[in-house]
Amino acid sequence: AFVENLLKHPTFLSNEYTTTFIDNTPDLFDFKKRRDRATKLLIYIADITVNGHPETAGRVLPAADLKTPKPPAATGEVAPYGTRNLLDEKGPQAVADWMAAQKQLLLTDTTMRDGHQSLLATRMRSIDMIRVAPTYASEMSQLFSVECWGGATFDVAYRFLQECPWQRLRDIRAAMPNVMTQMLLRSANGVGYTNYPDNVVQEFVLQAAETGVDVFRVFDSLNWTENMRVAMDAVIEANKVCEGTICYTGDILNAARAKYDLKYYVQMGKELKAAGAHVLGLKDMAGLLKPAAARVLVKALKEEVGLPIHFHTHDTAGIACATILAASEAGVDAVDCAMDALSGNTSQATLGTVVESLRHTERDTGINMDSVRRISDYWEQVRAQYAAFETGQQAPSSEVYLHEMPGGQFTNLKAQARSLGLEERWPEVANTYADVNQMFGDIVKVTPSSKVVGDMALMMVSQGLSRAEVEDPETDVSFPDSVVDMMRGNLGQPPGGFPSGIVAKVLKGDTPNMERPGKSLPPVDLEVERAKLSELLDGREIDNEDLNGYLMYPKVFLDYMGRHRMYGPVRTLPTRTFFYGMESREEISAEIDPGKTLEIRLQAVGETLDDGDVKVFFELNGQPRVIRVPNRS
Ligand code: BTN
Ligand code: 3PY
Ligand code: ZN
Repeated sequence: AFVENLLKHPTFLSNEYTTTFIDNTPDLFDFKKRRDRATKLLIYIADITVNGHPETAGRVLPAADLKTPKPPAATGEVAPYGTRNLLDEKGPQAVADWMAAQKQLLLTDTTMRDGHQSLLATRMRSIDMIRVAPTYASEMSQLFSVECWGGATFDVAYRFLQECPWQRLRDIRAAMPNVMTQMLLRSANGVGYTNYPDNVVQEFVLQAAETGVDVFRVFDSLNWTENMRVAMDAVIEANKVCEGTICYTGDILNAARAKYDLKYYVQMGKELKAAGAHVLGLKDMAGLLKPAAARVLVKALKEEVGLPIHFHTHDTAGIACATILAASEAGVDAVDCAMDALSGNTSQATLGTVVESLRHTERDTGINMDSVRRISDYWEQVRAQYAAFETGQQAPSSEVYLHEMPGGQFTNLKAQARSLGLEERWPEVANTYADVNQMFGDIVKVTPSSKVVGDMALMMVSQGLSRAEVEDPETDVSFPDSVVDMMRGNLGQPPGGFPSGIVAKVLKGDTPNMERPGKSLPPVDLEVERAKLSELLDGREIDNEDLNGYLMYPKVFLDYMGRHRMYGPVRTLPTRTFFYGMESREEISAEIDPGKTLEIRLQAVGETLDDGDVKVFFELNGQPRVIRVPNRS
């Protein structure tokens, strides 16, 4: 039992294991003892208070006098009729028809997904979203949708926030029953970084629909429609809104970038319509679409494809509002914005600004600005708690037209470059990223293909390799695994395929798979996996949410479960407590079940004892409790 406990121990699983770990970790010997959830939370708080949280170590601290954000009181009806009601009553085609018939510009609020993914490294916790969801239900019922799931949020929730992404979705759904929720789905890549077997993708979509996703924005990182069908069919089958999505790259007005011209996008739009999309998504993940081009593109897609169009862009270069207004004039049906406090720069356009810009025009959104301001004030308080994760971009950047990095990657890659000691050489990284794109045949760059280009660019800059050297058959190059994987065809094929020279060099003569990867990936036996997972978790019953989490991210999920067993429902702690622990004499509450709230007060932290432990003195619902944790700091 000892070895079994050791193998499953969260610290062991997360590779933080050191030789002193076993000595310092008496719970390895607790074969039977089951701690209650309150005790687990006290252990967590004590540990973070004494040792700090690994994720915020050495980072900027939030302001000392920061209070727990208070959501604005909802003023009107609890949940006026919204798009979710329409979807439930009449189905996805009725939603699409309604969308196309509207005069007003419809808005999606991305704050809970792309907003914090692009500005705060995806670190926003569920509690900060769930607490404001009732205000959305009451005051934002005119929204087309609230994007709150998918993309990078799925694995970050398990991996870094120690919380279950499914529960987040379920709780938001319950608190906001009238507005459609929206997720970003990477087609065959699910919410991961590589193609999964077809039935894993199908099961995932089914469960997401069941737990609470209404609109699925389905895209492929190489714009390969062929590789989107399995995911799209699953959405259609679940009777949810299928937003088949074009990823925009290049510049349709630039004759020198003819690969991605107007004809290309119209053709792809037609393919997505034929594949059954209810809505056509236009996803400008890097913010490259300029106002003049938006006018041309939206008009052509509207006329030649005939689906309602939902436009997504990023404000990286500072022009997203202008592009949205141009798209609006050309007849786009819905656009994505983020609430003011989490908008701008690598995030989406500013929601309040778009609302005000269209006021008293025929495309007036009908959204109440007082509500926008009050909700944005809340988000501003929320954002202040995540100072440790601010990426530090101070200004818009037209450099994006050179490298074409997606909003979520730009600041991320900068941080990666910094950690490799390449901060001063950023302009070189940006140029190399553009070179790699050309070397790979000018591809769409969006998760996961963008990560492959980024890996290659960082490798080249750190090793001082030029494009010519990489392409030279005489120069020996050791390619990153992600590059090898992509050249093997494991993410599918870009339009026209990858250039044969680079494929030959990367694969050293091996033949790539030119077919859809899912065609040759054997289906996963779900019940065998369920049994395996149950065994890994001491016979625990495995529901479909956990099974799907495990199938997407086996190791990340197991690590999460291990920590969950040790620390309990840490998702219920205030964000400041989760990342920084507590101050002496501070009091917090944590609602661990509906109506069951723990009142926790930290009395004092003792001196470190001879055995290296620290006693931490709490009051739990008025009763004194002492917790011992090892001082590892
Ligand atoms: C994570 O997701 O990696 C953080 C979860 C908590 C990790 C715990 S916090 C207390 C203890 N100290 C560490 O350094 N790791 C664990
Ligand atoms: C994601 O896939 O997470 C993205 O945001 C792509 O733009
Ligand atoms: Zn985006």
